[in-house]
Amino acid sequence: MAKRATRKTNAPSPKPTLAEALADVRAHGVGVWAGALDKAETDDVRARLWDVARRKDAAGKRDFVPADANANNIRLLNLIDWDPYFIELSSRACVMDAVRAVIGERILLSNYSANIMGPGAGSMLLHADQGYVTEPWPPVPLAVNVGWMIDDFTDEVGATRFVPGSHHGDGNPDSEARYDTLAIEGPAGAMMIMDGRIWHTSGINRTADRHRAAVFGYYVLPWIRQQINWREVLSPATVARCSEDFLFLIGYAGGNRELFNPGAVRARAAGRGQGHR
Ligand SMILES: O=C(O)CCC(=O)C(=O)O
Repeated sequence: MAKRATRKTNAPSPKPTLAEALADVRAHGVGVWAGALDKAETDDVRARLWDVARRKDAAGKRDFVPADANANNIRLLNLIDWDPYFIELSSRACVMDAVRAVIGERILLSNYSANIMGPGAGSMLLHADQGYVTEPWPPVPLAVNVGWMIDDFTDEVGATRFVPGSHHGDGNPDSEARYDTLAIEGPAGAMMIMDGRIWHTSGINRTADRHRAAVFGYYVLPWIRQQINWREVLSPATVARCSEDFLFLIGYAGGNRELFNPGAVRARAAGRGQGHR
């Protein structure tokens, strides 16, 4: 597997439009769209995250991610079931535009979670979100992460960090090596888009009293196994709220999409056999 040397560049600055942020994703593997959520909605999402955190704690269901450095992160897995507001946010038109621009039309939502980094939270393991894919990776992203910065993302508070140029590689970081990383900074309410190949990690929250919350939607090509088995985790009440389109997005409905292989459909329409009956 080819390992890439770190290139010296700056992290892309937050951009006023999604189109400009997507241009940064193509060039740098990451892009930030400032102002994607207005202040009222950003504040509302933050309140929802803390409410979910309280309810999970009360239910004795605090989540833990082994790749985290310590227990100062509050992870909120399966957000969609804990607050159906996230059904809409995870499938909002601007999110789908971002996802399609990076990985194309055929998409599954693989995971939807939040990471609230508390004071003293350390940097998690450096990784690429498509790290489970057999190497060498093809020269296109197979996954994309669309995050929401719910608090201001600064270096000091533990903004997500990335290894410049790593999205041009064809595999994972070497766990023994050290790489230079840059903070992906942006204001609360920004959308952060990451190519699935980019090597990244959470930063270190060096503040005494500030939290850094982010929501992460992880989208993959439809032949990749999702991180969450939605059929297993979603309650009937949540499923009842989901549109048919959303159920397709999470792979809950629709069966085996490969049956709808366009080549096979065209061959059938043209009257050609499939080699079996
Ligand atoms: O919270 C962050 O800054 C990054 C989180 C992340 O990369 C992950 O959960 O896989």
